[in-house]
Formats: sequence, C-alpha cells, structure tokens
Amino acid sequence: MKRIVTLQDISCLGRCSSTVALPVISAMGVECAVVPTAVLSTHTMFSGFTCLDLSDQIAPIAKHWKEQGFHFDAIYTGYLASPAQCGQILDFFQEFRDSSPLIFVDPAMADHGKLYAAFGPEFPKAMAQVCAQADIIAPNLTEACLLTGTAYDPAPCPQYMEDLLKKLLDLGCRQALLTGVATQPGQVGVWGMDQTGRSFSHALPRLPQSYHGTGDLFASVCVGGLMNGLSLERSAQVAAAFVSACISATAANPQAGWYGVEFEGQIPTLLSLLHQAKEASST
Ligand code: PXL
Repeated sequence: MKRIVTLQDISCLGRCSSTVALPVISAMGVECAVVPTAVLSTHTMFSGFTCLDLSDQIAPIAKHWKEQGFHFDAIYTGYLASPAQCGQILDFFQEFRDSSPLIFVDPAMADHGKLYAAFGPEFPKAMAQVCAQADIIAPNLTEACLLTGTAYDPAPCPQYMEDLLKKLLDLGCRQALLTGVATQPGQVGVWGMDQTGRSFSHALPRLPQSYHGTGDLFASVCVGGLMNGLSLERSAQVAAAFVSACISATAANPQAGWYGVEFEGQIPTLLSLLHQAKEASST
C-alpha cells in the first residue's frame, strides 16, 4: 500500500486540513501519516479560535522517522502556521525528499482576494519558498497572485491565467494547477501547466454556493488520485467532480453547518469516480 505524509494543522472542528485529508486519502486506499503543525479549536473563520503552534515537533518527528527508516510515496502540505514553520517544512523536505517521489504543496493561505486572518503580509514570500521545492502546487487564484506578486483579477481572461501559470512555474515547481478558475462564464474548474508548457483545463458548472475547506478537499483527492496511479489531469477531474458533489449535497441539506462541506456522505461517489478514472486510464 502506498504511504503518504501530510503536514498541516488539525482544526478540531471545521472540516478542513487534516480532518479532511485523513478520511479522504484513507478512503482512496492510501495510508495517510500526519504531522500536525498546529492544533486549533476551529478553523480561523470562527472568531475566538485557540491555536497551539506545534512547529517545535516537526524536527523531532522527522528525526524519529529517519531512525526508523520510514519513507513516503508523497509529502503533502496544506495550511502552515507561520513563516518560521515554512522554514521547518523545507527542512522536512530535505530529510525525506530522496525517499519521497512526490512533493505536493497546497499553499492554503488566502481566498476571494484576501489573505486569511491569521497571516501577515510577509507570509506569501515564505510560502513561495515552499512552493519552489514542490513537484506540484495547487493554489487558487488569490494564492497564485500573492505567490507571484500579481494584481488580483476576480474575472481573469485566459491570457492572464496563462501568464500566472508561467509565473508559478518560475517559482521552481514542476507542475502548477490553478484552481477555482474557468474560461467560460458560469463555469469553474482548474488549469494545469508543466515546465514544458503543456497545459490542460477542466471545468464544471459553477454552483452558487461556496463553502470553506473545498480547496483542502480538492488537494487531498488530487494526492489520492496520483497515489492511485492517475495522471494529474485525471486526478484533478476526479477532485473537481467530487467537490462539486459535496457542495450540492451540502446545499441540499438545510441543517448543514456553514463552516465546511458535508463530504462524508459522498465518499461512495468519490470511490466510484476513482474507479471510473482508473478504468479509463487503463484503456
Ligand atoms: O481550509 C484552509 C484552512 C486550513 N486550516 C485552517 C484554516 C483554513 C482556512 O481558513 O483557517 C486553520
């Protein structure tokens, strides 16, 4: 069985980061080890959240794992708590990069044109250094702009997105996947590009609702898809279809909380999407 490690926070309640990555990646048949980088009572969209930074645990965990001879098929990072913690993540990459064929970075730090409340203006620069070491990065439009120093355009034209993808690749990663974008009105999707300039895009109808944590869900499914032998393009298609199903299911439930999507009931859908994608790849 493939084994990955994800490094991101635990928001005890909130359906994001590790509490999304663990169930989703496990359901996709991949062992998911965790390095919790911080423990928060909720994600940072609640007021009054508590936060214990666990940066000082990253190096000792890595040291113990090295002594035990563990290796990972992928390293997947999400929300990181501070610029200093980004530095510790780079050290972790250094320790495990030889034995980890894939580094996937979701630079979870911003949305809708704004940095998350917990970050200062210096944070995107530190996250750009993490992205520089990645094989694949998956920022949304806001994050891509902050990483590359580009003015945010909420309704980007294709040329703007192509330029943005090139700037993301200039950071040093092998492939960049821009999420939450589309070239057609009424759609939303992804646009990916690699260092050779080869690109793909995939879009679905844009749903009127928007929920927290969908980026984490998207990234987790992409990592799970890649570990199941799918290409990045097919993994992104599965992830987009699954996120869309989760948003629809949440919107259909008047009792649903505002803070995250009800992905749990859609796990069977995820598995059938994965199965179909694997069948399609093998023909
Ligand atoms: O969904 C990204 C995320 C992860 N972790 C924490 C967050 C957020 C977004 O706000 O606050 C703690």
